Amino acid sequence: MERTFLAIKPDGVQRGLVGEIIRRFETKGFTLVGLKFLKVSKELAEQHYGVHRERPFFGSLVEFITSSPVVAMVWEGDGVVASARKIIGATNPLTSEPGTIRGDFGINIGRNLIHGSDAPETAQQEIALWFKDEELVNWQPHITPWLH
Ligand code: 3AN
Repeated sequence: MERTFLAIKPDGVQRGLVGEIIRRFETKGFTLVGLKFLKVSKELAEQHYGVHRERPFFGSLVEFITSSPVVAMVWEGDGVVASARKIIGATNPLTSEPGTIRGDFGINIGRNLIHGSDAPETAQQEIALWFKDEELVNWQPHITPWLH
């Protein structure tokens, strides 16, 4: 079963949007298999955003994600990587569609509330970076037969 890594960024936590954001993935029908609340270290932030190392905003990205706690999550379900990206919306909240998390709650590209893995391979790398195997729960909710 496909899994994705999602992180509610410091702005999402500070604005009290944790419940609202989690609700959207829960009610869609995906399954939560990992969840933790943490202050991100500089080392973890630099590894997570490694692909952006050469971008001009790399420093501010690392500074921002380490500035205040985040909610790190792993969600499971058919097609969850691409579907979560749709639920999240485009990178720039000013152009993301209403109905998406960024479209409904964001106005600034540097404060776009949530991270979601961009492909199944990236998801596997990010899950391994953020979670130990024993922190992930293998389970199936009883509602599954009513969803499929
Ligand atoms: P996404 O989070 O939609 O996958 P990426 O992977 O292109 O977007 O960028 C990673 C993060 O870097 C974004 N979530 C955003 O916070 C930040 N970012 C991207 N582009 C810019 C930019 N032009 N200026 C400032 N921050 C940016």
